[in-house]
Amino acid sequence: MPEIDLAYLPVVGRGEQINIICAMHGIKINLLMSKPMGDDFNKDTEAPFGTVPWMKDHANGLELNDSMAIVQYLVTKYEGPLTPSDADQAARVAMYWSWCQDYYSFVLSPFHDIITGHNEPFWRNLRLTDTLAEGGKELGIKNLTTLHTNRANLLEKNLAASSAAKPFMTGSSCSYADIFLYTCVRTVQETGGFGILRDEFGDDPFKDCPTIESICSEVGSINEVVQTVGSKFSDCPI
Ligand SMILES: N[C@@H](CCC(=O)N[C@@H](CS)C(=O)NCC(=O)O)C(=O)O
Repeated sequence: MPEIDLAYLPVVGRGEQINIICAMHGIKINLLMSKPMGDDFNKDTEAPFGTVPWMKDHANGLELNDSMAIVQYLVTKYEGPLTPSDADQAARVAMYWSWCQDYYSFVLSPFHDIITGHNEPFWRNLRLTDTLAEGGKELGIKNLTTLHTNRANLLEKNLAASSAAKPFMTGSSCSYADIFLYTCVRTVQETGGFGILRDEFGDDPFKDCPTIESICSEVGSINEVVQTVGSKFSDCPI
């Protein structure tokens, strides 16, 4: 059985989709918890770009330090249900994954700084933490809520108009992009930390996005997804 070391944090974040993808492709994970939330791995000294996820394949020693590179490598090297069928499909899946990545980077990640109470300008390696720079927490939440709505509505409109988006984003087969969409949406809908975004809507920030919700329900009914996720959305803060 293929086996990788995977360094991440004890949150849903950008790690859970890799756990799910490995479960669906029969890849064993040796999970390392990184600083500052664990002691198995130090992202600041052991990961080339200072971030997680980071992985090492036991088969050939290949090390990768980016979630999209990791996922594309795994589904290509170890073929399974999430391996794209051809170049066109691969490109469409990569595009939808990148929607999720941008949503994560520009909406969810700045929310993390508010949720965890970090507003020191450079507390992360990768970006300037400036959500609270002008106007404090209240304005930060208001601006990020607008950004969430704009981005979610654009994806919803695109998927609703696409004849291919049934029951998954690119057609009849689940892709690794569907898995990332699912982890992002359920993080917002269910984790404790994102209560601050749910409060802005009185309930569900994706309530006006029926196509997105229907795709997430399909993903959530896949056996390996159910088994891998367990109660993480209610247990993890973000
Ligand atoms: N492009 C990278 C972004 C990685 C990233 O920002 N990871 C976050 C955790 S989800 C991190 O390590 N933040 C800590 C830091 O920037 O110091 C990827 O998708 O792998």
